[in-house]
Amino acid sequence: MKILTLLLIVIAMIFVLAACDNGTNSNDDSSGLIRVGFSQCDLTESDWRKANTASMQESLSESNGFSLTILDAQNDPDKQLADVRNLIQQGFDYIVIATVQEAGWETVLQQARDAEIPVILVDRLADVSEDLYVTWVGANFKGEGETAVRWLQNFRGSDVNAVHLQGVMGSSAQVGRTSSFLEGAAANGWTINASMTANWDTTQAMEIMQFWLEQFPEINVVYAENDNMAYGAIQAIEDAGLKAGGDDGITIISFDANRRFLQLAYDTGKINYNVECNPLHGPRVAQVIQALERGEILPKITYVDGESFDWRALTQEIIDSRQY
Ligand code: GZL
Repeated sequence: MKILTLLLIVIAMIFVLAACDNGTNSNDDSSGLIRVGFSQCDLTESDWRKANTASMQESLSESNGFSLTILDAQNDPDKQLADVRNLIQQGFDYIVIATVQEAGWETVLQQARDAEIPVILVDRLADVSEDLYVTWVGANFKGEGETAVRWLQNFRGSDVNAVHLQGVMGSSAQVGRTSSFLEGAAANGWTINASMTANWDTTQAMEIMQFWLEQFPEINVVYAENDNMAYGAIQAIEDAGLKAGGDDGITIISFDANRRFLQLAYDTGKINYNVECNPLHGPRVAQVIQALERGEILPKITYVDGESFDWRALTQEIIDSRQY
């Protein structure tokens, strides 16, 4: 009887050990590929985001030595935290995150550190201590806003009676672009009749702008924190029988400089000034990971530069040369 009991215990232990070993530890990856888990804030929120995702897919490809898994947080901060915990549990070699919001990351990034998985932040920052991520690759959002403010000062002087379409509240791009506009308005005595988030979205921006045009008939500037929202504002302005852009319409400021919106500005003048925010982070992230694989130490912040476009200086050649 004792032998039978002993035998059953041994068999049970074998099953338990086998179960413990079924973790998808990245080092067990037989393909030899570097396994990267990418938590994208929202796959479809904007032209910019679609270009950003495509750039990551193109660079972190199997032919380049990577196995990329992308999770879509759908601009839900809670879902994104759950997505990143999922990537940690799957034991990826690297986790890349474009945060929906900067807040709320301390615990989950500590879990990634405890699991010894390096975290790379792209595009958006996280409000955590620097030791919780290896590096951040993105744009200087506050600098982008300052560029737009300088142009508006030159174009309109103190004659600014504005409304302000914001991105997803708490996202790095919204935080930076908003702070520069508010500072610029205070310094120049500009009027900002209203600021509201349209969550990067064209339809939401159009609906908000329709309301504002009824409330504030003297609007002469729209400061839209991305192209998709600028486009919604333009539609509302034209539906109201007013003129968007040009020398004598409601001045439209935008960000991202996606090709199709530069084309709109060149063809019609409907976007007066557009500040680029380069979404093509894929090559930089691939370089960062390869450097880390070589054991290199990286700077905490790597800014990607951008240009800006006054509608009067645009040419078809400039537009045709755009990568996104
Ligand atoms: C900018 C990025 C912003 C874009 C929006 O780097 O975070 O998010 O400006 C996008 O179009 O949705």
